[in-house]
Amino acid sequence: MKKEEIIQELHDVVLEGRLDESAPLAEKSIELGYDPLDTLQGITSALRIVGKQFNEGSIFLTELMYCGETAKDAMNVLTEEIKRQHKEVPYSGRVVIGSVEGDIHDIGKSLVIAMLSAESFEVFDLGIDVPDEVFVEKVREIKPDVLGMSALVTTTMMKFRDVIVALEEAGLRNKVKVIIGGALVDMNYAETSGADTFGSDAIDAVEKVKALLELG
Ligand code: B1M
Repeated sequence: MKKEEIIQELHDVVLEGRLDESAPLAEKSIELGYDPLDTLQGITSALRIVGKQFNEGSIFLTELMYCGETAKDAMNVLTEEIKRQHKEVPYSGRVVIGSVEGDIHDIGKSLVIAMLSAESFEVFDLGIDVPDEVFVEKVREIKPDVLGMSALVTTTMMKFRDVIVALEEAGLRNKVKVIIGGALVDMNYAETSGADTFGSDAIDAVEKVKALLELG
């Protein structure tokens, strides 16, 4: 299969939630030597449509979950390959990242982690639905250069501020840079939350983290 065909096929597989086909297709793209960052496009393009369909009410939660899981299966294969291709370079910095309490979206976060790893950051993924105190505990324990938080739902986005206040109360806020992100997050939201910056997508997230650490 040509690269374009695999990307299109992966797009269709995610869009239709064909769960058992996505990981093998991602593996095939790697066997054929295609850049995982290119193959990823098939997933993100499909999820944009899924989001629109869910928003319009033309698909419902079960389909949304199926598409999400289908995307994640392929995403896991591709992000492992991205990490494998870049692991020999010394670390550029240490990042702790998680989806805030109450939020279980992590496809975008996985992409951000993949891109940070690809740029040789040492990334500690705290997973989803992460309580405020766990973020604080891990900043104290791991001493990262950057703390990253992801939230995609209007209600959970309010948690960014809670975590930052908890960091201030623990005397840790000035020891770590904070970047936030999620489909509805912008610089204005970052400022009101007390974060240092935000990422509009995975590529932007890496650029912003490098800028925060003056890595050029
Ligand atoms: Co949900 N969901 N979802 N969902 N879901 C959204 C977010 C929604 C916008 C859909 C819609 O209505 N249009 C909507 C939120 C509306 C709102 O609050 N404004 C929504 C809803 C309502 C819900 C539920 C409440 C549905 C329900 O139960 N009634 C529920 C909530 C669950 C919870 O979190 N408590 C829910 C559940 C789910 C699933 C779990 C089924 C599934 C997620 C599967 C998974 O992640 N493992 C899911 C999905 C797939 C979506 C959509 C369709 C796609 C999200 C996605 O993965 N996009 C989404 C629609 C949409 O966003 N338009 C939707 C692809 C991904 C690559 O983009 O996540 O934006 P994104 O990440 C980008 C950037 O945001 C940025 O870079 C990423 C990569 O480019 N970024 C960062 C993200 N995090 C960052 C962190 C950074 C920097 C940049 O620094 C740390």
